[in-house]
Amino acid sequence: MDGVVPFPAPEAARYRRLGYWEDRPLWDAFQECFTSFWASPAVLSQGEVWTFAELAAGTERLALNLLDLGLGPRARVVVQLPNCVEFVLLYFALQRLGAIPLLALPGHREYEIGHYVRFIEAAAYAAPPRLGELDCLALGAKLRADSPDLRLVLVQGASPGGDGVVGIRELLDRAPHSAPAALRHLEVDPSDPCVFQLSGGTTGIPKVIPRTHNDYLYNSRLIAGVNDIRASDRLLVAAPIGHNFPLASPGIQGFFLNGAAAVLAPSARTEVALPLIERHGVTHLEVVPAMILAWLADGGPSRFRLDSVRVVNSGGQKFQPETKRRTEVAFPNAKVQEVFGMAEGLLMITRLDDPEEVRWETAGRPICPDDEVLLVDEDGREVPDGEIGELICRGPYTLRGYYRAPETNRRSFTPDGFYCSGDLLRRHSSRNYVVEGRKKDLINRGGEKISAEEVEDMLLGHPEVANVACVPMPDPILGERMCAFVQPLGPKAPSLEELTSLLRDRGLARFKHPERMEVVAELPLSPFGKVQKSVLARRAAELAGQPTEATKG
Ligand code: OOB
Repeated sequence: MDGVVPFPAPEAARYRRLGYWEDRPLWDAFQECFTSFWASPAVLSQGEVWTFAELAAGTERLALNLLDLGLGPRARVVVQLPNCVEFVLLYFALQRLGAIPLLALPGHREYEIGHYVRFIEAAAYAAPPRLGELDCLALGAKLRADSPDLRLVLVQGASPGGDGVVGIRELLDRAPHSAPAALRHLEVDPSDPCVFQLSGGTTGIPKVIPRTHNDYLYNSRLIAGVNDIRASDRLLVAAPIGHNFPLASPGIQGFFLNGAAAVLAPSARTEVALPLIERHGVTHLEVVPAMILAWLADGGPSRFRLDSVRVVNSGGQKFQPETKRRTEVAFPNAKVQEVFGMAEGLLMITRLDDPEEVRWETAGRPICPDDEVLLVDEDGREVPDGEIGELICRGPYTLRGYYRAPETNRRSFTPDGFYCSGDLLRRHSSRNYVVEGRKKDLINRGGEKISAEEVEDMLLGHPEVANVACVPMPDPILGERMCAFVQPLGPKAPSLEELTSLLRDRGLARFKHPERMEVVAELPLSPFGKVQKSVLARRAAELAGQPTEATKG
């Protein structure tokens, strides 16, 4: 497909021969699993229980109605739904059609959504009526007016009325014109993307990651295999459901493939998520460390029964050994497994039967014997064992290039196809890996990645800003928050509020707004004239927790 870098033919042949790739659309595998587990619960959400049979019927009805509305193989849809059953139905209905959802986060705003709609030439945008202060219906109308390809706005719940706007619940009830046989005639190439994920992004707006039917099914099957999933199990989905971790690693895909159910939490807040664990006897969690830290800080574990939980998968950000230990005290029957994952592909994980030292100290090891993982120095040479190097990787479910991004691809991939992650790791004596830092220019705010460059570029648009550098500042719960060092153009420096209101006006997601600002006469520069972010990051670490100039009074 145009804009997608294919896996080279010899590797593709090998992945097929080894049975990693099943050469069938993702939907085909889920249809099989919906049929096998027919009467069992699949999704529990907001008081509703959907069995696999009901998911199968709902998905078919929705797919036929979307076909009537003109969506089919390779149609692109920007999906910005919160954790709700409509997400699950729409995701699988789009799979059934061979259409390609781009999974945006509920925290994204007009800037990001507008960009993605145009970039992938989306035919539809799916969202709830509102997300916080964002009026998604108004945004949908604006996007339809501005983007020639965008025909349809799909809304969570009932139809609110309006041109080109239709409620997903209404499409579940509406009798379709197309006969079910129409779906069988659609041709879906398993080498095509089944989904567009978003990268953590280090340069500008996050890049689009094409995950193919072949690689994404394999991804979920394989990691589900090391998660001790039984058909009676229940996964709590508290992080945004479209993210690769709760969607596919193993996420709802991995749980469904094993006949197990997903409990959808509308929010990760203690008072929302922990009662769901108690009420539904949740057995598995997939969390970012910030969620666990917030639950512990709120004293949640002493107020709710959490003994049904057997596995706590933590990923997205480094999880400190001491917090892993506290988590196992709070969840008395659970083991913590750390997942080092990325929307680009590679998944590393500690195993439930690993010795405690390995589970505490490391981020695990790859899940596939054909995951090629190297740690390299600045010149691309492998570092001696035990030393820190940049993780580069290649394998049956790791992308070969971002979508429509030839320039980024030249920088982010080696000529022989290794993805350069920008993460700095060390190999542990147990052959597992320890995360030591990163060289990429991003802030990891509670697992949500912020490209410093994307925010700096926007802040440079402020008339009083001569130069700006955004760096991570340590935070006890979120791990990191963003601090902006600003060099003003004249005698008057802008305030943090002025900067964030500029970002809000431009429609940038709120989680990407800097939370502290420091005014400096000059940014520290290297002999080459490059801003020395490491110097600023050290300064931000010293400042963390101290009042800012503005609040010192
Ligand atoms: C997951 O995916 P992304 O794409 O949001 O972020 C990937 C990046 C990695 O390159 C690394 O910098 C960081 O997130 N990361 C971790 C980590 N897991 C991810 N850093 C330290 N320790 C960890 N355990 O975050 C993701 C995707 C699938 C499963 C789990 C996480």
